[in-house]
Amino acid sequence: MTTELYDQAKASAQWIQERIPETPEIALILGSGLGGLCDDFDDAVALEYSDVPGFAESAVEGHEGRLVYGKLAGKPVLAMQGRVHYYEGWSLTELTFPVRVFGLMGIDNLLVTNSAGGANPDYVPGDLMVITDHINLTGVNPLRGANEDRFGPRFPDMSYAYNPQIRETILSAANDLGYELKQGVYAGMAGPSYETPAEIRMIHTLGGDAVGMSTVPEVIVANHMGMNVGGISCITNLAAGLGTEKLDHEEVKEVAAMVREKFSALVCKTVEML
Ligand code: 6GU
Repeated sequence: MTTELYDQAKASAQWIQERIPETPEIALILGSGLGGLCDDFDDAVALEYSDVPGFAESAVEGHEGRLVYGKLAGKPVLAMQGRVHYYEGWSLTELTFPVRVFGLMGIDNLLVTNSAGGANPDYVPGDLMVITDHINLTGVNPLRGANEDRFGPRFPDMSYAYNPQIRETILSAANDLGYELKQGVYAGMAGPSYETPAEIRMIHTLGGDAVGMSTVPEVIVANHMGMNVGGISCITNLAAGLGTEKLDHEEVKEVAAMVREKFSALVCKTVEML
């Protein structure tokens, strides 16, 4: 079973490598409404998830599904324009498969992005937050089951799940651009219902600043493979109980579209400085 996964990831990595001119230095996972960054790529090669061996395809509206290679700030990068989510019913093995592939391609750096709700009362919609750490509140772990030693150890260290140097680079990039960045902890939920006000109070009490339904499984798998991870959350809304409005996915998409320029500039500058 795990041998099979390894072979499948290897085959997928080879399939991608045959279609792009060089090994990317950085893999990017672009969350809901944040995929527009790929418009800035030079020498772009787009691969539909439906064509890439082993890649799952999202059915959620507003989530794109392409792997885009290109040069960003002169550096070769490989971006996931859209990702699939646990709440869609995918297994964590399916969901994290692309990260396995990136690791086997020899990509050492992974920059993950997402849209998230603000659980910290100081946050406002449109804020960008560099992820300092996460809390896995999904109740599941992608590494459950027999360990494949060729991917990584049985009990991977998570002390530096979000690489401190990459975090510093993101902060420097923001500083160069004159952006203020929040720094905080991402609480990962299984979804798809948003949290109740009581759950948001719990999350903030536990140390969570932003809350979302992605990222945690991918980051665990990337750490398993020894990759360096950086993370940026786009705060699209206040979480339940912190504002007066009801939460809806349209609002999340709208705010993500609004901060798109700022977000794109930050990711581009970060890639340049990495
Ligand atoms: Cl408030 N919660 C979760 N789980 N995900 C979100 C969100 C909230 N806002 C955007 N994404």
